[in-house]
Amino acid sequence: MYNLSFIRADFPILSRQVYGRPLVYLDNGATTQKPLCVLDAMRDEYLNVNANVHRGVHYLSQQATDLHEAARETVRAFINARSTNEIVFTRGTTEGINLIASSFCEALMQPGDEVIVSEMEHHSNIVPWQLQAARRGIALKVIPINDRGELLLEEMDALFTPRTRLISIAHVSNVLGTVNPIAEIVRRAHSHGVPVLVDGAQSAPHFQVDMQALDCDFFTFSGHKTYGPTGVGVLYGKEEWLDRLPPYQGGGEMIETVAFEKTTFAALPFKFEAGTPDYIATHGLAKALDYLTRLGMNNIERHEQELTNYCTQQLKAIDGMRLFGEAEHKDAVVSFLLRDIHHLDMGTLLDRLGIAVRTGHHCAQPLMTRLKVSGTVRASFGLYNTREEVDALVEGIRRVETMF
Ligand code: C6P
Repeated sequence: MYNLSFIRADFPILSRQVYGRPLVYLDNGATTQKPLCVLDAMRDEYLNVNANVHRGVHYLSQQATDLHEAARETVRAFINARSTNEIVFTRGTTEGINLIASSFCEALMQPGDEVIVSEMEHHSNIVPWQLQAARRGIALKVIPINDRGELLLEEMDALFTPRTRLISIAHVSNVLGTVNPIAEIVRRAHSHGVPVLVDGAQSAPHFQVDMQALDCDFFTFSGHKTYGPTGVGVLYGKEEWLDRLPPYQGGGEMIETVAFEKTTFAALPFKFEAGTPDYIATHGLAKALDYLTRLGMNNIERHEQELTNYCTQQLKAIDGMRLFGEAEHKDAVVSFLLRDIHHLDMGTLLDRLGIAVRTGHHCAQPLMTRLKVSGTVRASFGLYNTREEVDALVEGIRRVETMF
């Protein structure tokens, strides 16, 4: 049973006020709030266990290592990867993409080789490839979208050439909410012998992601958008691909032996984890994923889908409302503009009513160019949001409208 009042009690921040009004937190796409079980587990580890992992023979170090490696197993199970060797801890989605861009291009790409991305990507899935383009002379190709905010898969098919080496694509758009058909994209890419990297920043928090069902080659997401702490994220990679890639950074943890003449590297996944990992955060992340699993990802998905549909209906009833992203399969995000009210004005005035939304280009400027706007207002839902909060948003928008 999905009991919202019990759930909300796990997130004390939701009961606070801003400007003397109850907080309505609708900026979950940017980051999510943390349940008490995550905060308690991290505090408890600092209080009672804290020691560096993988290094000490002493009791605390072994206990901390056990918690850290247990977190890796929790992540593996959460995304249904085959092995913990396929789970690399990173700082977040951005670092996961940068890692692959750097290592994949270094090992497996030549000048003139191509990477395919899409028009709806976050800057984190554009700029790392552009850096590689400048350094190594690779080319970027872009899958266009239709006016509903859906990928044009036929156009994607036409982009494949013998030089295509990788597709790197968002699972869910952080602006449009479009859920891209990853399994189908993977099937088509694999038929050309091309692997697929999935940016799961906006999917892993919202519905079950299953690595074996998606069959993607790499997948990355952020802890802080998944009700876990900041500063930790996950990169999944199929073992056969990770094995072929060189380390991203050098340092402690990622080596087997070091001599001035030659250094050999540790086995997976440690080869990609140079330096002390944020082991308190990995423990916190595991607690967050356990929390999501207890609630049930299917229940979370159903709840957020209802909120998204309800919000969309309510917004459509407002005269002069323009919605961005009306894909058949969309999730947890509603982007809009009302008449000629600037997104920043709308966001600032909603904030004064206690309603937290995001405004601007959402780190997706090429998409803004495609939509011919400088930015939008975005409400993004989390597992704890309510219909009453959607009502508050709609009422807030109507109030803002009267001020113009
Ligand atoms: N989007 C948003 O408000 P990091 O910063 O590494 O945790 O996540 C980057 C990122 C990558 N891909 C997608 C699809 C994303 O949505 C994000 C983060 C936030 O939409 C902050 S810009």
